[in-house]
Amino acid sequence: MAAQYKFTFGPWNISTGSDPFGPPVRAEVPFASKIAEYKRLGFDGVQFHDDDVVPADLSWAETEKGAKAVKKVLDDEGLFCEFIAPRLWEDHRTIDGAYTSNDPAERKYALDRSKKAVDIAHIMGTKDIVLWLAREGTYIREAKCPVTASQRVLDAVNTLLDHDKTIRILGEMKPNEPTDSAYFPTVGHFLALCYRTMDPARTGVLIESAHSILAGIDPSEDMANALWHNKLWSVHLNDQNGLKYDQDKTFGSVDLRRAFNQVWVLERANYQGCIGLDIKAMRSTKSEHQTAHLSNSLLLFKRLVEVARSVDTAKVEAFRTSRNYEGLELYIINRLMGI
Ligand code: XUL
Ligand code: MN
Repeated sequence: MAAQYKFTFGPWNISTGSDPFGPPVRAEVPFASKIAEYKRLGFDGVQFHDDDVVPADLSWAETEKGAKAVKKVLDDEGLFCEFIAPRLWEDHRTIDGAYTSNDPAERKYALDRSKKAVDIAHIMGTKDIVLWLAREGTYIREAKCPVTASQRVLDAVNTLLDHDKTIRILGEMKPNEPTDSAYFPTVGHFLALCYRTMDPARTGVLIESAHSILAGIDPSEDMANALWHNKLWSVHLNDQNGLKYDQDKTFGSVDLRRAFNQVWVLERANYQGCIGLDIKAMRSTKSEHQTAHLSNSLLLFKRLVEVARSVDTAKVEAFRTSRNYEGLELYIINRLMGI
């Protein structure tokens, strides 16, 4: 079952539980122990920020040595690296944005660091670079010129595409948090940017369920549209309880029907990318249960695949032909309830 899917998550998904209002509640798990968990939990690959591989701002010689060592750890575990994402939101030089900072020296730092992330990706054996544009936005409209900012994001993507002609750039869009107002807030905004880059064939998207929900869009709608563009290259499946902070809850834990819609769309469009998760354990989680949100999400995804595959397509066609969508709705919900 579901043999064609490859499952991934990032090491930050095993976390200490600290939040803006309180300190860690679980001990930090050493990197090597996290990596050792992947296969046991049923995962095939690892998503990385650049500084999950090696600390940022080391010399290139030290970076290369460190990245090669991490690649060997992955090889020894039989894991692959899905992507590298430059973490452009923690450094003091990215306080006012990275590619869209008003300060040219800070924009240069962001570009140099991103190019280095591409070089790290090369060592890690992946061609995919994920850009979550965390601080490319503002808290007040007048702080930056939003039109100039759009151009700066395009220029940054082109710089990376030019830096290495083999990589792909995947935009991971989110409308808010940490900024109040993000540039390129939705998947659709980034898809439009893809076609203005120097190489549209190497630009696409990673869609996170919670980010689409925060933008008021059903994630399956975003996914279906990106699939039509042939630009859905990865996903961050999770769930979200309304328009709050980005919750990154267990996939399917809030709205099972909404989760099923995503699986249905991916299944029926023969999606070829990885099934990535981006999920946080509840802060109240004890250390002995600190990977349950990952294994539970995987289990729920696989069960929903089973449900999607159990749907009788002839019945669906008959409901469509007779325009009996109430009947189709009950049929799908009954499948979800095992009836
Ligand atoms: C933030 C988010 C990030 C990216 C990786 O909301 O989803 O974790 O997935 O940089
Ligand atoms: Mn994410």
